[in-house]
Amino acid sequence: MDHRPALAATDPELAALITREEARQFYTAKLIPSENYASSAVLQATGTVLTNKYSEGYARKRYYEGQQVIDEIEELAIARAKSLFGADHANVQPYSGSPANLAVYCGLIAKGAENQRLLGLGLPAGGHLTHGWKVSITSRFFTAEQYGVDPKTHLMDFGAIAQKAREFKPAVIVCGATAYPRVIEFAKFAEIAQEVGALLVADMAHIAGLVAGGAHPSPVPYADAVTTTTHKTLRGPRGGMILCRSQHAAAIDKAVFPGLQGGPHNHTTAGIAVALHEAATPAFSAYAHQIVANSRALAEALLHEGLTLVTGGTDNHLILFDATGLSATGKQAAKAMDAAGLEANFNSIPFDPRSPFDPSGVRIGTPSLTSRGLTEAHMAHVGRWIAGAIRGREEPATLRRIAGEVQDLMAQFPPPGFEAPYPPRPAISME
Ligand code: DSN
Repeated sequence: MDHRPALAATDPELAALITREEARQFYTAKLIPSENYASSAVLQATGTVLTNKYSEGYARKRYYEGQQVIDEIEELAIARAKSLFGADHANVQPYSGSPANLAVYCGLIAKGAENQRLLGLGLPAGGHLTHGWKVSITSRFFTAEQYGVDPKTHLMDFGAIAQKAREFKPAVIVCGATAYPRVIEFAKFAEIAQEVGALLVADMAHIAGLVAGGAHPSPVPYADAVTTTTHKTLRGPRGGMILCRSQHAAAIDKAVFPGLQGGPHNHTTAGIAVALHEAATPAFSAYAHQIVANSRALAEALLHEGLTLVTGGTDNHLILFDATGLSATGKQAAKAMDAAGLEANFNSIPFDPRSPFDPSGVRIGTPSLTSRGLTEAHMAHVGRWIAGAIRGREEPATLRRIAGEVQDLMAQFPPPGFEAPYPPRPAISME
């Protein structure tokens, strides 16, 4: 029987699509490092009547009536965020990470201020679009320049970053990354920001769960403002959050609402509150450390297969490898992996000679497999499958065999958010 009877009755076409996606998620190995599986508790909080309510403004200062319960939900989420990350102030209303970043820049850099300069990590070096990359609106609103990574080691070179900051004299320095496999040294960024008189923003979207669980240093003591999404390693619903020092709270709140957004998504706020509650447990801390242990084990397995890894390995949840070592482009490799039930994304590597639409690299990570309960021993299989799929990308039988083995393993480790009866195993097709 369908476990969403109302949806199945009202819109069987859409219900069937969701059922198919459930089976796909259940039986594939999700290696995209920015994805995860929200728990059943998070999903239940998110799929509620809270979606029906408008609540522009902030708790106790709203523009619509009927906020008796919504105020308490938002206050609970804020209190949990502050307590988990040790922050002075939290705003849980950003719709996601990109709006959170824009809101923070708008809050910290006053309209009409002489210095409108923003310095962030370049996209090809592992930064995010909203760190001032040329096609992002952040580079239209602000005068943006980018720092990179060392051409040889692909590590952040703090001498070069400091030099760039001295020359450019930004109002805001942004640190944080979407494809950097090493620890981000927030203290060093804070030193540079202090030296050049800039404010420091840390985008910890990728590593928020690691920070919550103590598996990566926290940016909160060092940054004027910290932004994050809530659905990556933090394992909440899709959303965003800003943490900041008290002196920036009013300006940043104003930039979120009424500056950039209207009514907050209250069902998401509730899901964030649940995720923060889950992330404050010893079990979550163990999870965060296991993500890193798995990532290191997977890196070892890939090195064993002869792959070249950006920076030679990993200290966090993700790995960036150069697929051209197996005579494939990043896109060919990611497509072969997908056909074999290994979900990843093609990605530029630093100083990539290839275009971003078909770059040299593939980005993978362990947050989702770790949520399913896989440990280091399983990573040896995953590494073999990845290399096998890329090498055998022209061989449908090889890809089919690996997809079957992936399904066998995934069937033994149901992800959070899935409850029995589990989806039936889908047929493996090689379209
Ligand atoms: N889309 C996210 C990622 O995959 O890293 C960044 O926002």
